[in-house]
Amino acid sequence: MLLAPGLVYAPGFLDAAAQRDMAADIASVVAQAPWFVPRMPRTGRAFSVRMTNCGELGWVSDQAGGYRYQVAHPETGRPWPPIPASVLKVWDELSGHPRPPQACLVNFYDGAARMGAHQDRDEEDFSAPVVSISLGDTCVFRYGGERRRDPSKKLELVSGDVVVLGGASRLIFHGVDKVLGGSSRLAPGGGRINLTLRRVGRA
Ligand SMILES: O=C(O)CCC(=O)C(=O)O
Ligand SMILES: [Mn+2]
Repeated sequence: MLLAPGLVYAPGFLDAAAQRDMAADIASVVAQAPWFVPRMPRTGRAFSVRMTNCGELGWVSDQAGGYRYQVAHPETGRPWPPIPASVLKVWDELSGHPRPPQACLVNFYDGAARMGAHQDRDEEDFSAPVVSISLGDTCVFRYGGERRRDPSKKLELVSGDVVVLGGASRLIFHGVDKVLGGSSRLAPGGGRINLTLRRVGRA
C-alpha cells in the first residue's frame, strides 16, 4: 500500500510464525550485542529506547561523539553480529535495492518509550530506502514531510508490519508517539522491537 510517493506500508507482511522466528533471531543478536542506552549529542540526555545493532555497521549516539555509524558495540567493543537471514529476506523482498543492507538498528520500546520526530540522514547515500520492521507491541507511528513543519499523519503499526521509506519519502520526518504496552506477547516480558535496515555508504 502506497501512503505517499516512496512510502510503502506492508501491513501483516510477516505472519505469526515468521514473527516468532525473527524475534528468536533478534534474541540471539541481543545475547551477543547487549542493549545499550543511547544518549543525545551535546546534552547527554538518555533516549527512552534501548538499542543494539547487527550488520557491518551499527548506529550509535552519545554525548561526546554524536550520531554515527561504527563497526563495534560501544560497550563490549566487539563487532556487531551478522544480520539474520530472516531479516535480510524482508529487505530482499521489499527494498527494491540490489545490494544488501549494511546496518540493522534494533530499537526496544517499553510501554513508556517513544521516539521524537526526526529524519534518517546519517547515511552518505539516500538512494537506498530505509526498511522498518515492527515486532511485539503496537505503536502509534507518525510521519510527515521533508520539513519538520509539514503536516503529519498517524499510523498504528502492529507486529509483522513493515514500512519502507524510499524515493521521495526517504527523508521524511517520522517518529513514534507512543507504544500500546501489553498489546502483544511476542517479546518476552512485552514491549516493542523495531528493526531499521539501511545502506550507509556510497560504495
Ligand atoms: O521504531 C520505529 O518505528 C522507528 C524507528 C526509527 O525511526 C529509527 O530508529 O530511526
Ligand atoms: Mn528513523
